Amino acid sequence: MAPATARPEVRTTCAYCGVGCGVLARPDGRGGLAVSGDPAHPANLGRLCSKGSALGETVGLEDRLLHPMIGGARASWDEAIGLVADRFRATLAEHGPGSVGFYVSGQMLTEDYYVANKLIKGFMGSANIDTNSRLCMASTVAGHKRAFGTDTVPGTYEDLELADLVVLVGSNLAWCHPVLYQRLAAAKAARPEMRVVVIDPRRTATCDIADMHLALAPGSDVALFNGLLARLADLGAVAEGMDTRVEGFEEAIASARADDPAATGLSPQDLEAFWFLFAGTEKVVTVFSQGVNQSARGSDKVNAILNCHLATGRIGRPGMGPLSVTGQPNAMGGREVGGLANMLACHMDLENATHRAAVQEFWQSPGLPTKPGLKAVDLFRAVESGQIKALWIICTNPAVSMPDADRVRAAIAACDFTVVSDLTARTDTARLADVLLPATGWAEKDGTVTNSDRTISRQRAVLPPPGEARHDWDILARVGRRMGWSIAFDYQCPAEIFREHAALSGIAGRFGLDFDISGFADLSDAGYERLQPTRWPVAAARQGGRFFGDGAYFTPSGKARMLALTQQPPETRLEPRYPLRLNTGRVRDQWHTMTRTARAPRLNRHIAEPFLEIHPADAAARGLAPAELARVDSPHGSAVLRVLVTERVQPGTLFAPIHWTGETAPTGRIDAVVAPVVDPVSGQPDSKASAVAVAPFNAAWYGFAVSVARPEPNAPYWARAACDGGWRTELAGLEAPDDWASAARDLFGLEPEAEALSVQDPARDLFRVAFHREGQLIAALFVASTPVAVARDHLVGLLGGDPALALSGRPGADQPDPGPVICACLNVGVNTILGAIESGRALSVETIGEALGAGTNCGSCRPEIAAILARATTPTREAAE
Ligand SMILES: Nc1nc2c(c(=O)[nH]1)N[C@H]1C(S)=C(S)[C@@H](COP(=O)(O)OP(=O)(O)OC[C@H]3O[C@@H](n4cnc5c(=O)[nH]c(N)nc54)[C@H](O)[C@@H]3O)O[C@H]1N2
Ligand SMILES: Nc1nc2c(c(=O)[nH]1)N[C@H]1C(S)=C(S)[C@@H](COP(=O)(O)OP(=O)(O)OC[C@H]3O[C@@H](n4cnc5c(=O)[nH]c(N)nc54)[C@H](O)[C@@H]3O)O[C@H]1N2
Ligand code: SF4
Ligand SMILES: [Mo]
Repeated sequence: MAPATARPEVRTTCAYCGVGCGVLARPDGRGGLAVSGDPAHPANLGRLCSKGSALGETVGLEDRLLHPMIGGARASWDEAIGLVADRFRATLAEHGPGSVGFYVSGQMLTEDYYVANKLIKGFMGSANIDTNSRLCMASTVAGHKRAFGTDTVPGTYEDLELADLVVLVGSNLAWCHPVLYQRLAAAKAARPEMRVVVIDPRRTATCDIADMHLALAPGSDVALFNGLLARLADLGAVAEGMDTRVEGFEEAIASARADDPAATGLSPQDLEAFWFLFAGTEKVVTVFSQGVNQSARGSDKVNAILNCHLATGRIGRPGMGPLSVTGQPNAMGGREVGGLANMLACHMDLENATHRAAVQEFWQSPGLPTKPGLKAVDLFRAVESGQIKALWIICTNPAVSMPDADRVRAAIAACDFTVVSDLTARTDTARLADVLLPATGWAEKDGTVTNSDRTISRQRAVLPPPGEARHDWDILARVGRRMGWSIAFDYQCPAEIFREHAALSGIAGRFGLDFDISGFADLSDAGYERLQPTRWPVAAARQGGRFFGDGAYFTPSGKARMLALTQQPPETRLEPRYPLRLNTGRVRDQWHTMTRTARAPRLNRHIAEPFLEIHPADAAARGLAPAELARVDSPHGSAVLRVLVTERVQPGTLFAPIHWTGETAPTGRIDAVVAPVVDPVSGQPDSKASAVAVAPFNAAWYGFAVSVARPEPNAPYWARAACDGGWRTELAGLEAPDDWASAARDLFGLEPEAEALSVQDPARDLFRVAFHREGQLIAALFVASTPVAVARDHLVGLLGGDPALALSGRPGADQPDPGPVICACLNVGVNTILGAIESGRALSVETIGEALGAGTNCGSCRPEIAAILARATTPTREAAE
C-alpha cells in the first residue's frame, strides 16, 4: 500500500452543517482520513469546527450496512431493486398516486435529490415527497416567498463581517454554525465597535460575544420585531423612496403599532436599547435559525424580521440584510430541486400551470401532480391511516426526529411496505424497514451541495464505496428504469444529472425566477470534476452576488411585500398538568441522531448523555437535584433525562437536546414528548414550545460502566457512548437486582467464569466490579444509590490496563482528574482549565490556549472556555453546579 502521504489530497465539502466548509481529505491508510480545512474555500478559509475536524474518525466500516436486506435477510441488488419497483408499481396501479410517498433529506446531494423529485413527481405522478427540511427551513421558505416572491437568500457570509450590528435570532451560532461564529468573533475582535445582539429565551454559548442578550419569552419574536418596526417608523429610520420598492408598508406599520411588546416579557429599557441600536445602525445583518423557523408562527416570525429590513432598505447591500442560516449541508440544494411537497424543481411552483407544463415537457414525463403533496406531519399521518401504502425514506431518521415520534415510529412499523436507504442498519427507522438499501456515505459520494449563502460546492469521493453500497442517485435511477422509464433515468454519473438540472434552471430563469444556473448546462465531465465553489445564479444575465440591492423583487408587481402581523398566543397552552415549556435543540459536538458523530470518541467526550436544563426554582419545587434523573411527560410521550440545574433557562422553561435515540439512550428520544403542532403557513413543526410536566425519576440505583465490547443494557435508563478503546455507559434502575455480579456479566455479555475483582459495601449501597482478561481491564461497573461519582475519563483511560486501579474509581493524588472534556481537539478537561485559572497561569482565552492548547485548533470550544473563565473569576450560583 502506498504511504498515506503519497495519496492525493481530495478537495471536498464538510458533511454536516449549512456553513458548507471546504475540506481537504486524504486516506490515512488505516481506514480513516486525515482532514483539514480548505484554505481556498470561501466559506471557511481553512477553518473547521470540532465536528468537521473529526470527520476522518467517522468513516470506518464498523456498523455500516454493506448489502441490501429484505425482511431482515441479505438480498442481492437485483432482488431489492426489483421488489421496490414492483411494490411501487402495484401500489400506484391499485390505489393511485396518493398511496405512495417519499420522505427525503437535506443531507442528500443535489443530484440525489433531483432524481428523487423527478421520479416521484414527474413519473409516479405523486407530489407526496417531503423532506426533513420541512422540520428545518420550511418557515423561511414560506417567509421568503411571501416577502420576495421567491425563496431567495439575499446576502452573503461576508455581510456578517461587514456589518456594524449583527442580530442573532433563535440561533446558537457558536454550536450550530461554529465556523460562521468564528468569522463573526474574529470580525468583532478586529472591529470592537461592532455590536452583537442575541435574541434567545435561553443563555447559550453564543451569548459569549453578545453585547446584549434579550432572553425573550418563548415564541414572542413577532411582538419584539413588531415593536422594532413601529419604533423604526417613529425614529424616522424608514428608507427614502421605500414605497417604490415595497408594498404593504402602511398596513404592516399599523399592525406593528397595535401589537403589544409586553408579550416579550422584556423590560422597556432592554427593548428600547435594542430598538435604538437597530434604528441607528445602517449596516445590520439579522441572522435567524430554528428559534424562528420551528414555531407555530414560524413564517410570521420570518416576515416580522424581513419587514424591518425592507422598511429600512437594509437588504442586499454590503453588510446589510436578513440571513437565514441553513441547517443541513444541502438544505439549500433541496429547496433548489423542489424537494418540498409544494414545490417544483428550480424554484418553480407546483401550482403554476405554466411552470408545470414546462417541467413536464422538459422531463418528457407522463404527467405532473397539480396539487401539493402531503407535508411531513401529514405524510406520516397518512402512513398511519393506511392511505400511504408504499413509503421510501432516504437519508433521514424520522422515527427519532419527527415530533410525536413514538406515533411516527408506530405508523412506519405498520406501513404495508417501507424502504429505507441509509449507511447503517442501526437506526430507529432502519429497524422498521421491509427493504433496507445500503447507501454510500459522505466520503464515498460525488456531487454538489449548496450552502447558506448560495455557494455551490463539490463533494468528492475520497474512499471507494464499501461492500455493495451504492449512491443514492444511482439507486433511485435504477428503480426508475425498472419501473419502465428507461430513458428518463438513464444516468451514468452525477455530472449528467447536474447538467440536466442546470438546463432546467434556464427555463426557470426565462420565467424570471432567481434560481438560474444555466451557465453550467454544458459543463463537461472534466469541468464538473474541477468545479470551484460558485455562488448562484450562474447565468448570462446574472452571476453570484447579492439580490435585491437594486430594489427588484420576484413578485408580480416587482415590489417586495411587507406583511401585517400580530403576535399570537402560544399554540400549546400550559395547563396545571403540563405547566412547563420544553425547548429543544443541539449540542456542540453531535450531529442529529448521532449515526456519524457518535462514532468519534472525542466528540462523545464533550457531552456523553442526554440532559434536561431546568431552572433552580423549578428543580427545587420538584425535589430535583443536579445529576439525578428526571422524567418529562407530555400528552404524547415521555423521556428520562439527566438533570442539569442552571439559570441558563428561564423559570418555567426547560431545554433538552435532540440527539439521543434507541441506539444511544432509548428514553432520551425527546421527540417522543414533542407535540406535533405546525405553523399553518409552512407546515413546519414547532419543536421549541411543548407543554410538559417534570418529575423525579426516583432511581433506586445509578450505575456507570466502561467496557471494551459494546454493552447491551437492560435497564429502565441507559445512555451508551463510544470512547477510546470501548464504551462508556450510564445506567439507572427502579429496583436493584438480587445479584449485582451476575447483572454486570449480563450487561457486558461475559461468561460466568470471567475473572473479576469486586467490592460490595451494603452499608453504603455501593457495588463495584472490574472484569479482566490476562491481567487487563475489559469492563467495570460502578453502582450506588446516588448518582455515581467516579472520574469517568480516567476510567475510560484504564481500559486494557490494571483492573485493580479501576476499583477506586478515581485517579491517585499524583494524577489529577481532567474532568469532562471542553476542547475535543486537544483533549483538555474542565478541571485542567480551572487549575490553570486558579494557579493564575492563565486569565484569558488566549493565555489558556498558550498554556494548555485548549481552543487553539478548531476553536469551537472558545465560547465555553470564556464562560468557564467568567464563572471562575466572578463567582455565581452556577459555579456551584
Ligand atoms: N452541533 C450541531 N450543529 C448543527 C446541527 C447539529 O445537529 N449539531 N444541526 C444543523 C441543523 S440541521 C440545523 S437546522 C441547525 C440549527 O441551528 P440553531 O437554530 O442555531 O439550533 P437549535 O439549537 O435548534 O436552536 C437555536 C436556538 O433557538 C432558541 N429558541 C427556542 N425558542 C425560541 C424562540 O421562541 N425565539 C427565539 N428567538 N429563540 C428560540 C433555542 O433556545 C436555541 O438556542 O444546526 C445545524 N448545525
Ligand atoms: N425536537 C426537535 N426535533 C427536531 C429538531 C429540533 O430542533 N427539535 N430539528 C429538526 C431538524 S432542523 C432536522 S434537520 C432534523 C434532522 O433529523 P434527521 O434527518 O432524522 O437526522 P439525521 O441523524 O441527520 O438523519 C440522517 C440519516 O441519514 C443517514 N445518512 C447519512 N448520510 C447518508 C447518505 O449519504 N445517504 C443515505 N441514504 N443516508 C445517509 C444517517 O445515517 C442517518 O440515519 O431533525 C428535526 N427534528
Ligand atoms: S462549521 Fe463545522 S460542521 Fe459546519 S460545515 Fe464547517 S466544519 Fe462542517
Ligand atoms: Mo435542520
